[in-house]
Amino acid sequence: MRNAKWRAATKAALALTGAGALAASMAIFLPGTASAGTTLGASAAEKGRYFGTAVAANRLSDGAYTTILNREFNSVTPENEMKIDATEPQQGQFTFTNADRIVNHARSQGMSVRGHTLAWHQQQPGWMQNMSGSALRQAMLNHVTQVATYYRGKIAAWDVVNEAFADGSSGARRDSNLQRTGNDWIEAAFRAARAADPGAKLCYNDYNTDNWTHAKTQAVYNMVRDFKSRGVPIDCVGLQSHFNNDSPYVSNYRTTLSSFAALGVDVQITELDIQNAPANTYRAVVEDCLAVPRCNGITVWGIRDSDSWRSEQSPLLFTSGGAKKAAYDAVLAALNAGGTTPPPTTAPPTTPPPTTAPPTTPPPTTPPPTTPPPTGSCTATVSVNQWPGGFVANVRVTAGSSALNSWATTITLPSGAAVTNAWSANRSGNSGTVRFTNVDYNSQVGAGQTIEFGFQGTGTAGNLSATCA
Ligand code: 9MR
Repeated sequence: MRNAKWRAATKAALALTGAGALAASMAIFLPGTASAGTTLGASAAEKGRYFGTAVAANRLSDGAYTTILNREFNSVTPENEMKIDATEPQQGQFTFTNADRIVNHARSQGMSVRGHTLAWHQQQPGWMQNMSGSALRQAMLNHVTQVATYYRGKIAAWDVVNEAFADGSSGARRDSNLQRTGNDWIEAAFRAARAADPGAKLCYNDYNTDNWTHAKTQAVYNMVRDFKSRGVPIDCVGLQSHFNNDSPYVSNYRTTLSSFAALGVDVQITELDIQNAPANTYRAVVEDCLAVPRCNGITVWGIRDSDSWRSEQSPLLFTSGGAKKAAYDAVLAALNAGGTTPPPTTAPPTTPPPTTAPPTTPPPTTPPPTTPPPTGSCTATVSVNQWPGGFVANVRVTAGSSALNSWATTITLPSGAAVTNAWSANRSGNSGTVRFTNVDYNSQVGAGQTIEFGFQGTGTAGNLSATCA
């Protein structure tokens, strides 16, 4: 009785509040002892956590599916409906119909939503696959901004960037068209997401990052540590946790969870499934999460085995007929037994979108000494993609009748507008007159040839013009 009432109250609170308030509303109810939840969501909530599942829009008309969904889960992740190919099938034309079906269903049930995913090398629409360089960077940032803006206030956590690191022992970034726009593409995406939806937690999400000793895990850890040290707005790390015989659960998983958490980010298990669904392994995963205060939620990647992307491995908690498996009982028991370390009442993201550009790059009093003066004349044009509160600008610099060995342009922003990041150019200043100079790889511009760079900003840019200095 108490549980049912509590769950109703929590669901109502979830429906009414944003992501930041979600944790706070849960914290009021946190017991430090064993509990007796009868569903995954209610039991996890008693421990200050959520229990979610991936949802496919086309299954919402399946009554058996939605019965389990509504009964057991208090968080959902659209399995494919928020991916880039689904939301921006033609450049600049956004479709949210299927994603909205899931979001609306979740909201009507008081479930929170994980957004998946804003920037990824896979499931790019054809137009994006064919892009590169600053045009792709601009398109990616615009995509992040438009989608996160559309869903502002409705998403508890976004997988801003998905699967950007290479498999194997290199510890390197994965090669992709996005990576080739410059190593800063990930942080640029996070900044754009923060500006678009300051209330959503922003996660980096990846697979095979469960084993603490793996190079890929260490590489993601180092990136998150670097982001935290430089003030890049990141709030959480998603461990997909697709476990199978080739990539098994290992006992150092808890070390991985706690090590990421120690960096000052939440940790979320985002796509859990385990080959053949061994009850002991499912139990261990839940116990590991409950042992780490900042592991604040678990999502399984589908409801019934027949819903799984790996259905032949029967990796989920419900049979194809909708019956609870032994793994289900183990998960529920672990949720009810554990959780002596409830998560802290997580405040909303601590880094609000800058109203002015980040303070780390004050305008130098003199231009950077490293860039020699341009060797020939140039002209420059600016195109601006404006949305409420922010913009992306693309700048084309064209050499005159002589080739350039270097170039510089200045752009004067109206009052209230500020640059937050730039790509394919060095930048001096962030408001008023901002100066952009070549980077190494675009210093040489042949006579009559054009290079492009871009920048993102807050405020209203209006019509910008660029002057070659
Ligand atoms: O489960 C998703 C499946 O339906 C899609 O066909 C596939 C396409 O890439 O993506 C699956 O979900 C993936 C998720 O988006 C990212 N991590 C790996 C998941 C399983 O492939």
